[in-house]
Amino acid sequence: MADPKPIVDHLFTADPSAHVFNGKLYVYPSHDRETDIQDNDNGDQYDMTDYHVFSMDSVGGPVTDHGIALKADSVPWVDKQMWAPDAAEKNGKYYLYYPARDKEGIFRIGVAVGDKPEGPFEPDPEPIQGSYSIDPATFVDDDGKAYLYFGGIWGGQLQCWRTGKFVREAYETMEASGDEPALLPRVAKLTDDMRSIDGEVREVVINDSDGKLIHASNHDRRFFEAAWLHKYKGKYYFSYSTGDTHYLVYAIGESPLGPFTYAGRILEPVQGWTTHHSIVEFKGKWYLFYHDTSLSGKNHLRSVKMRELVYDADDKLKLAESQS
Ligand code: FUB
Repeated sequence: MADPKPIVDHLFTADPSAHVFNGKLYVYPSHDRETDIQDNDNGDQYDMTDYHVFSMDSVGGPVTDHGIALKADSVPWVDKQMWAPDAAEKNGKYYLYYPARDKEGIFRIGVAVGDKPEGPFEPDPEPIQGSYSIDPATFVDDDGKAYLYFGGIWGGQLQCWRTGKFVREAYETMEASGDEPALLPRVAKLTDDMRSIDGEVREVVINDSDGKLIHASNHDRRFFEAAWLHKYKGKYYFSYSTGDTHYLVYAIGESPLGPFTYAGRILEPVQGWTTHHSIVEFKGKWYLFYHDTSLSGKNHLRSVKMRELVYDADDKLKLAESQS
C-alpha cells in the first residue's frame, strides 16, 4: 500500500482529531514546533504553544488552514506543552478540549468555546475541575450525552493518579508492572454545557479476549495514550496507542463507558516514536487520521495523514486495500 502524503506540509502537525461539522471535515491537530530540547521519555521535546484548525470539503480536495484557534499565552493556567486536542459540538457551540502543563508542571485539561468549528476559541480561565493527564477525546452519543476520555502514561503522568490524587514521586514508576493490570484510561460524563465533568471520573475497562484485564506486561495491547471513541452499528469502538510498541489498536463495547474487549490492530508502527489517531465517517466512508515523521525525520516534528478504513464481515476494522 503506497504511503500517503501528509494532508498539509506548511506546518508540522500531529495527534489529529477529525470531526464532521456542517457537512465539512474538520481536523484538530497538535501544532508541532522546532525546539532544541532533546528527546526523552517525559516528552519534553513536544513543546507546543498553539493550535490551528484545518478543514476540507472533500477527501483529496484542498485543505484550509484557519490559522491560530487558541494559543498558550491566552490561557491563564497554562505553563507549556499544549498537547493533543479534540473538539465537540453541542447546541450550535463548539468546544475545544486540550491538555497542557499548569504552573506546577501537572497536566490538566482545559476547554475553550467558540461559535464556529474553526474557532477562535475563548478559553475557560481554569482547567476542567477533576481533569488530569493528557489526550482528551470527546464523544457525543446519539442521545446527546457527551463523554470525555483522557489519560496517558509515562510523560502523560497517568501513573501519578493511581490514588486519585497527584503523587509526583509516582512519576518514576512510569506504569504498572508485570502481571498487574495495566493502568486504564479515564472517562467522565460532561455536563450539558460541555464545560465540566458530571459526576465521577471512571476507569475505562479494557479486557483481553479472555475477559480479563490486559496485563501491564502486555505492551502490544495495553493502553498507553491517545484514546478515541466512535460508534458503528450501535457498538462502541474504543481505540488507542500502545506507546512503546507503537501500535494503534481497538476494543469494542456495548456502552460508551465500557467495558471494552480487545479486538485487534488498526495500524502497524509508523515512522517516529508516537502514534495517535482519530476515526471518522465522512460522506459514507470511514477514515483513519494519524501522523508520522516522514517529512522531518524528527520525533517531535510530525505530519498528519489519512487513510480509508473499512469494516469486514464481522465488523472488525481494517485499512482499505485501495485508498480513495
Ligand atoms: O503530541 C504530544 C503527545 O505525543 C500526545 O499527547 C501523545 O498522544 C503523543 O502523540
